[in-house]
Amino acid sequence: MSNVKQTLSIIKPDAVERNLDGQIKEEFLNNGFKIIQEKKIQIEKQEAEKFYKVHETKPFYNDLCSYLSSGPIVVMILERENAIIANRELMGSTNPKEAAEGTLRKKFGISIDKNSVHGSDSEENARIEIDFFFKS
Ligand code: IDP
Ligand code: MG
Repeated sequence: MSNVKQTLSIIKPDAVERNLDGQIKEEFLNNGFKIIQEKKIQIEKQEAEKFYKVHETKPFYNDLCSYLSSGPIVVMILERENAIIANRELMGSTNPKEAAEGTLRKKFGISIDKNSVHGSDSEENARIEIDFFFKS
């Protein structure tokens, strides 16, 4: 039975700044994802605060929101069989130093905050995050 799903991916400012967005999109395509929609935008800090609201109480929340709004990002709707899990696997661990060989964060990430990509962590959050960026 088909289990095709959609997930939200963000190429974060550190990767866009280093012109890695083309290469990262290639990685998604090579791993069976379709890019259904994409846009390059820069968001306000207030929008980043809304997007990362689940992390509101974390000590890194303020820096995280400043960072996501610090430069252009590429947001994408990715579609694939088991898209949410498949994207989390392709991204690798949050901390690039702990990420497995071959993962995007291992290849491109600089540090735990500048880890190049975001991916939704559940079906429910994928829907919420897709709507956040793409619902007109
Ligand atoms: P995830 O991006 O792998 O889902 P989350 O725990 O949801 O990781 O954290 C969201 C983002 O917050 C991470 O991608 C990373 O950029 C940042 N972050 C997470 N933990 C830390 C930390 O301990 N210090 C600084 N930044 C962090
Ligand atoms: Mg997360």
